[in-house]
Amino acid sequence: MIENPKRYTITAALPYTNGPIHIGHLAGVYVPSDIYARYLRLQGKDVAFICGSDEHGVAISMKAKKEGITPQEVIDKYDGIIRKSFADFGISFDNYSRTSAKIHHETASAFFRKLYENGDFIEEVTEQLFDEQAQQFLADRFVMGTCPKCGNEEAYGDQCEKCGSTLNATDLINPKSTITGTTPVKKETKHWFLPLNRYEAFLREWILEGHKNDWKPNVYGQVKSWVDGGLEPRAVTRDLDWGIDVPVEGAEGKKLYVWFDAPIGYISSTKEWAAREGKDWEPYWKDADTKLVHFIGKDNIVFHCIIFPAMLKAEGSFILPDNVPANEFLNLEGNKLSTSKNWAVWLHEYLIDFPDKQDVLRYALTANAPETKDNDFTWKDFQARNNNELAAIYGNFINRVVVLTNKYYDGIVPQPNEFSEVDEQTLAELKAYPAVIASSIERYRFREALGELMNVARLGNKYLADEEPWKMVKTDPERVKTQMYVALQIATALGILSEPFLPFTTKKMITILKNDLISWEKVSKSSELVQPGHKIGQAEILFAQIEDAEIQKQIDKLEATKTANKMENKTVEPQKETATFEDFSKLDLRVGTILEAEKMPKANKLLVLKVDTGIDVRTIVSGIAEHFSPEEVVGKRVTVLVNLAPRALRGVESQGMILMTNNAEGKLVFVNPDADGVDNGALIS
Ligand code: B3M
Ligand code: ZN
Repeated sequence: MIENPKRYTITAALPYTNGPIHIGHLAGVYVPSDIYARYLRLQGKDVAFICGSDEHGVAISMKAKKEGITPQEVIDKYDGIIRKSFADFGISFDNYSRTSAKIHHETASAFFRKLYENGDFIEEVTEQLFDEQAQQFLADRFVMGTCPKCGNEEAYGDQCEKCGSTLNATDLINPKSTITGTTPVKKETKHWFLPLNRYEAFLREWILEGHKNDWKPNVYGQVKSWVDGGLEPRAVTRDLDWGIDVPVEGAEGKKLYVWFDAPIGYISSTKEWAAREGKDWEPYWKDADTKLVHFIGKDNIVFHCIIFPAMLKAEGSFILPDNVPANEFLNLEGNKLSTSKNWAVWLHEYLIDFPDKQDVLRYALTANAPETKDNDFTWKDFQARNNNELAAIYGNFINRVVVLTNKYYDGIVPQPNEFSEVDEQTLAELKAYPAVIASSIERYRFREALGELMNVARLGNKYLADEEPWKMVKTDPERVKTQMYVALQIATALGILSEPFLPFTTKKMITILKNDLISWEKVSKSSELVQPGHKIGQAEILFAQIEDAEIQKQIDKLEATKTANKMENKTVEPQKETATFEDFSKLDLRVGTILEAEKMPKANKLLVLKVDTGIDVRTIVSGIAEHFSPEEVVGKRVTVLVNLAPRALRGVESQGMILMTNNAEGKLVFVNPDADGVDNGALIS
């Protein structure tokens, strides 16, 4: 771990431009990296916070095919949407580039050429999967199959998202083309491979020995198991028509593997930023005094901890990441977030329903961040975080301080009198918070850091609740001046320390407190953050209550998605073979009514029914007990096949069959004749 670096290069995973951004992206990568970058800037550090759109790879081609537009149209559309979402949520990138940019194509090509010229690749003709119907080689997301490591049936050709393994398409068991659904054949083609096995010793020394104690256990553990499992050469070129051309002879029509070019995107984005700012990009990537940190989700660990470092090492002039604080996954209401299943809270949609509540989402996602294990986002938790924490603790404290200061002193910070022991203690405690919060942030524990920030608000609330200036104002107005002075110091500190986490709130507090709120260092060093005589502004609601109805609307929206997905996946049974009219007329179907029902003893599935068929009242045994209680079915009008040959079930003779079907949710339902005014026994024909 680098101590006291001269500068920081902070990267956030480049999102694929095959869809908009959802809360999982925000929680896993962009909010933590933004907190980190904002915190460092408040410390006066030299920071390059870098990101951009990942616009190559099969994900883009597939989206284009699905929407019937060109890959260029796909990336232009989503690059725009994604950029706007980031800006709307205050993600403070110093530069957001695109891998379709000229500077990136040049940088990635030059990188490949250098490795090629160094002799760092193996050039080999191998058999790869080929879709004969689409007349196309299959790699990456163009092929799915069973993961040889964990048995997941939906592993991609380059990676299993379930166990995180990187795969070669030819490793998949039972591969299927995602373009045509057919089983691919094997066909020879030439590719360039990065021999990862050559980097084993380097990786062992650098990560397994060098970062045993400062990398997160989930990241370290994954790296260890891959290295221990043996590393193999990995193809870094593809037979595709979308991507960066492989810049060497004999590679016509081939493209760079997206995971070869995408991480180089961090470098090209830094170059673009430096050129614009009149800076030199190289120290940010080549000076050993630079701390490079990659923020990513757990499915990207192998690429950032093994493949990209091996590339950087091979190139020779670059630094390596100091840390890769990868997060686990965020789920939504108990299910995996999924772009294709539309199981997500999309940022652009969130802002339509909750304009001005960017900080509430930033807060809820950080408080519940999947730092050490997968976590679940629920709308109820979101509401509780806002109402019980942000509004009840933070907002309430600031509101009381501002309202009372205006009421007692016309908004002017009073001159304190002598401090009591409690005052001294409270101010001393306040001074300790910057270091406490900083220590959590520097260890990438953002939820812990946020918890400490809220403790500042709690400190303020407790101080006011114990001191009760509103009571004392009548008996000892001089004491109240000191109390309000202390409370105003806490409020100011809270505003400053909030900026990395809740930048929109800090902005509001700047107008409320009429203070620039930028001196993080002062919170720990100075005893006076706001001076007597300074006039603050009026109170403003920082966090409005979120009502049940607003939450219900979101839950209903997800329910509608579930239903829509079910309808889409609904498979209709193929038609049975032809029945003649004679065949059909043999069946005697009648309208009936269930009169009685009871459970068949010792049989979970069976109900014994007494049914009025109009012809008689007879016993029918029906396998519906797991779906209906006896009480539920009594009185139901039903369709009965009355001339089915009787048969004994558990010793009870069943004299017919009640017709049932499944609804869209897979639940059993009665085929219920619209039988108002129709008598039992009416013939169905
Ligand atoms: N686009 C993968 C992803 O969104 C990818 C990250 C690239 S970072 C260099 O999961
Ligand atoms: Zn797997």
